[in-house]
Amino acid sequence: MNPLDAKQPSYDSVRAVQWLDAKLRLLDQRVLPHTVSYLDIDSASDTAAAIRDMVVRGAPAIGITAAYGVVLAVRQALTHDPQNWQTRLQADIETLAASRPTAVNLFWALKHMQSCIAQLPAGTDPVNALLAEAQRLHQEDIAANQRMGELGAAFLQQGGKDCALTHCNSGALATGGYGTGLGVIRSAYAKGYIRHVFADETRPWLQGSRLTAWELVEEGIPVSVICEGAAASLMREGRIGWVVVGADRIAANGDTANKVGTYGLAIMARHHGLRFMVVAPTATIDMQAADGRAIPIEQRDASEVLGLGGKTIAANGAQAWNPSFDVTPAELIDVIVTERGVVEKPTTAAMAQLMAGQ
Ligand code: RUB
Repeated sequence: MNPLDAKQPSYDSVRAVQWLDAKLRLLDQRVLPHTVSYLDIDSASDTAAAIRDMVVRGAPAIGITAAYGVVLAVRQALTHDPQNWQTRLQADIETLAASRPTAVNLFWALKHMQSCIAQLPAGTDPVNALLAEAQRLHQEDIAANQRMGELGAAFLQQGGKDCALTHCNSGALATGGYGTGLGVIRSAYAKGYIRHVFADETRPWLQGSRLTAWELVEEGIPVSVICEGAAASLMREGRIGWVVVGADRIAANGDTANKVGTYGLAIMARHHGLRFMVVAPTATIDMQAADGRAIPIEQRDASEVLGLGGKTIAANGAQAWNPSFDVTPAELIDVIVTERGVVEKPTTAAMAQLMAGQ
């Protein structure tokens, strides 16, 4: 893959999750952008720790990582107890499920892999069969992102403005590759519909300034990082047509949990007459959650807010409130883009119709 091929730029050079030499290889997102290093993982417990500690993050990437984690768990269980491997496996699946609570893709992937295990034909090598399934999910995610890129870019073409604003990182780093929200931005840039991207820096983890900006610079797509506090003024300048974000879980009525700060952007976008797009594969839609109130919101350690880069910044003795996500009500969302199609002005009925169509 040569992303910077002068004749045909693919804008698609980044892969955060790989299966290499019978191990799971993760690009360590805690130290990007100034250090590019990889972790090789060969156990389910180390996979769960990598998700919990944000070596890998972003809803679809967490799901794909968990699917590979199940492959590692099966291999370990077969080595230690070939007769009762399925019983031993259960504990590892529970450890993976406990790694992070909000992104539903994690639970979707674990359920999917468990149902594959239940249906393994007699005489099949479980490790090979499950690895093939994890790799299929991974490839399907990339294909879904490319499809969403096409569908979403068409809306940006109609936006009439040549800049878009995004929050957090919904790019190749957050997915199997290409990205959800950032996939739409990649696609729109490749087609000439936008010329510039603004990225919220995204406190406290700085996914915007560290990860989104890194991905876009890698691809040669012009990006300006803004403090979240500058977003309203930027909108008032009139250069932005669309706010484009990913999602960690979408409820049955279209309410969307995404990185904390997304809700505020949606309110500001509505106030300034901009449009607001959520881009996510159907694996991110949780039809069991009737609305956003049913989505569990991860609370992370206060130290993430009180410090930066391992150094305390806030006054000693201050406390912090650190919800990692917030819920944007469906009525503030203009369009949800999925690999199965788009839902404009999402409602429970429209979401059900999308999910019923195959
Ligand atoms: C990730 C985050 C991303 C979403 C949506 O949070 O909120 O914006 O995952 O993007 P974290 P995508 O960094 O805490 O995991 O749909 O591509 O995951």
